[in-house]
Amino acid sequence: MMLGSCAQESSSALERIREEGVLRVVTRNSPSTYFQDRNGATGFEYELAQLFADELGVELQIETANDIEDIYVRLNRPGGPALAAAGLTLNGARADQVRFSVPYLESTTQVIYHRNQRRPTRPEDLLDKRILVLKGSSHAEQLAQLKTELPGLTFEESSEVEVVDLLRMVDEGQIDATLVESNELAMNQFYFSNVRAAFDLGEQNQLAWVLPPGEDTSLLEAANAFLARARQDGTLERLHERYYGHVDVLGYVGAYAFAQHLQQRLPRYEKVFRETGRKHGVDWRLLAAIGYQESRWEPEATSKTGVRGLMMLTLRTAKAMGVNDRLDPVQSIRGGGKYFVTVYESLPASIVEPDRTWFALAAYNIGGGHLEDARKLTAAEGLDPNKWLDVKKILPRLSQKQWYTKTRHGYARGGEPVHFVANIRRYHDILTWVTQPQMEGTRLVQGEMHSPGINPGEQQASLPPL
Ligand code: BLG
Repeated sequence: MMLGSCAQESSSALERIREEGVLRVVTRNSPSTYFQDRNGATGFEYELAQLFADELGVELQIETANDIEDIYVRLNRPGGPALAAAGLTLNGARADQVRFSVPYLESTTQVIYHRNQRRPTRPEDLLDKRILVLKGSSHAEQLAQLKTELPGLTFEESSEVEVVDLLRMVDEGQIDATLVESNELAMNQFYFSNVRAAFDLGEQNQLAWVLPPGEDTSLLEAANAFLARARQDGTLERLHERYYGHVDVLGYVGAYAFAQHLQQRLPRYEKVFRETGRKHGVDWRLLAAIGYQESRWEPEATSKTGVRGLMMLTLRTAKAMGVNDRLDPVQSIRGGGKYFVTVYESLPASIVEPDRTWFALAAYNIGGGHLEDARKLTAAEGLDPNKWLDVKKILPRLSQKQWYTKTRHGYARGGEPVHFVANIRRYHDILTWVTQPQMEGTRLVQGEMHSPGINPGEQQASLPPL
């Protein structure tokens, strides 16, 4: 039976989405929301929206707005997107224009300044500062509100910039201060080493999806139910861990050192990392990240336990990998790469990507036997032994007598692989970002670092690119 136009009009927003088979979502193009990496579209907001579309059984269609104001304009336009998933904060001032879902992430607004300037500690310290924020953002509203109490406060809004631009402008001294959300700062801190958080402005914020105004609650209810379930079944926690779980591990000092070593040391070994990665079908940047974690890319490094070389091979591992001089960086990188692939392939098939890579890194550091012990303890606890998020909670027990005496392989420094994996993920993310073609011209990127990453055609099937 053909549906007449009357039937069309009386159907709910949710029914129409299902009939059309498309969920249209508007977002922002930024590292904390939606962007393209070597494997295609990615980002916290993108993935969450994709899961919702999957649940509805429809295709996700993403559109990007020019600025935040533009998101609200699009939502209010007839025939506009069904919702906005754009890292927007629940905002009373907009409540008459749009509807908000239940929140899915908490953040705080942070005032950002240049580390060579005197640190502002309260709103009064922002008088006489050049302040720029995103046009139409909750930050612009917060400042407008502040201005009613501090009439001398001045600030500008721009629709020509994104959060990364604001941070860069503070970093380069073009502006004195800006406001960004804590999750966005955490994600971008590394790239802007002069940038610091001065103080938190206001209470905690809640990020929510935004729907057009109207009486029809069908989509809002479906979205709220989806988000509530995502919170309950660990989906939100997993996404959070994936995108934000390893962003703070470097700290200011570590970030500065890494930026230096990226320029001064990595170029000496990049070629061998690339060759080794290609040979085994592993992203060379992951091998380089292991090397940095192990030795800061210093071929003569020695750990307290006597493990040596750029990739920190034990004597036993070196022997097994055919390495006769652990201090030779070329041999060390080749041996380390081969060992990583060996442990990766020996993991049980029940561990799938992306967790499989994190487990392989943990096994590289603590050994497959101890990792297996930790997985058994994890299962005994009613947690999932195939999820890194669960196993990393349990690993530190391997150094507590009440637990390790119950395991097959006994005592191990269980906390070490947890830091090991978190650090490597962070180094890998940064390496991925700085070796993107679009980073050309950025002062972090020099010489060989300009070249794009591994060509997907060079990857083998066994190890998916990260
Ligand atoms: C790893 C070995 C594993 C071995 C484990 O130790 O070394 N990995 C490599 O050689 C690449 O093969 O597993 S086992 O063969 O199943 O026993 C466990 O013995 C190396 C680790 C040890 C660690 N670094 C690579 O991650 C290390 O040196 N830790 C000491 C740190 S500190 O100096 O005390 O702070």
